[in-house]
Amino acid sequence: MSIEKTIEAIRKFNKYIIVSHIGPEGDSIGSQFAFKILLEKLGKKAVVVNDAKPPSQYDFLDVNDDIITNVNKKIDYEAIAVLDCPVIKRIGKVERYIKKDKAIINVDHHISNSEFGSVNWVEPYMSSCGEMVYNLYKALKVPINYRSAFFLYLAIVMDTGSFAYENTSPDTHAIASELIKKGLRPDHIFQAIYESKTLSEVNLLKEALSTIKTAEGGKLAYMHVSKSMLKSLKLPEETTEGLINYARSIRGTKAAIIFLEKPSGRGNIDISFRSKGEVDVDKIASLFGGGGHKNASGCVVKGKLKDVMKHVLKTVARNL
Ligand SMILES: [Mn+2]
Repeated sequence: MSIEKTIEAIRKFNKYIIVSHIGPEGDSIGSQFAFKILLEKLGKKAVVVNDAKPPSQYDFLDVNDDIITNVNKKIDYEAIAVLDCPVIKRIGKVERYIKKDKAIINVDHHISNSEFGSVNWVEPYMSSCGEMVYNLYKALKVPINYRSAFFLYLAIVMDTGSFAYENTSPDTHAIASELIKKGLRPDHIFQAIYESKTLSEVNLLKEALSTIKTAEGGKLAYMHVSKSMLKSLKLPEETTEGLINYARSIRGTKAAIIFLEKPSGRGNIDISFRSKGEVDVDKIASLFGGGGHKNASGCVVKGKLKDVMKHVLKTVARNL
C-alpha cells in the first residue's frame, strides 16, 4: 500500500495513539513526536505511548512527560499509528492497547516489515521513518515548524549515522537542508547526541573495545558486553548503543556483531549486526528469528553468553 492510503486514514480518524518499538532511539522518538505535531496541526488528538521511557541520553529532547508508559491507563482512541516497527511484537507491552475493531496505521522503512496494519505504508529505501513522516507533512500540506524540524532531523541523523550509511540518498540531504533552514543548529544537535557521555560510559567503551576480535581473515569483527561490566560501572543496558560501530570500523570488516548480556535479559543474549555493502545481515538475523535492514539488524538468542557467541559466529561465518 502507499502513502495515499495512509493520508486517507489520517484524514478519517481524529484520536490517535502513536506507538513505536521497544528500545526507543532517535528515529523512533523523533518520528513519533513529529507525527504527533502533524496530527495536532490537523486538529486531531494524539498521545505517544511506548513500552518504556527513552534512555537518559535523550533527556535533551524534553519529551519524557509526554510519553505514556503505563499501559493500564485508559485512553480514548480511534486508531493506532505504529511507526518504525517491522513486526507488531516489537511494541512490547503496548500491544495490550490493540483492539480488534481499531485501525492500525503501519508506517515503516524496515525491509522485513510484516504488514501487520489495516493500512501499511512501507518504504525500505527511505533512510528513516523520519523521512517518511516528512513526506506526510508535504502531502498533507502542513507547514514544518522549528519543533517538528528538530524531531525529523534527529530521526534522519541517527538512522543514517550522520548521513554516512548506504540509506542516505540525495532526498535525505535535500530534506535535511530544508529542515536546517528552520533554524536548527546541527552542531548543537550533534553535541547533544554524541558528545554528552559520562566518564562511566567512556569506561564501558574501554572495556567493550578490549573484547573485540576478528575472524574469517578479518571479514568479521565481534565484541561483547557482559552483565558484570554493566553492573560494575552501574550503567543501564542502553549505554551499549553504538558500540558495535567500533567493530564495524575496522578496515576490511564486512560484518560486525555485538553480543549483549543484559542484566534484565533472563538468560537471553541480545545480538546486533552491522555490515558494509552487499553483506545482508537482515537475512542472517532472520536465521535466529530477528530482522531489520540489510546493513543493520538484530535478534535475541537464549543461552549462556559464551555458547551463544560460538553458535552465532559459526552461522555468520557460513553466510559471509
Ligand atoms: Mn528507523
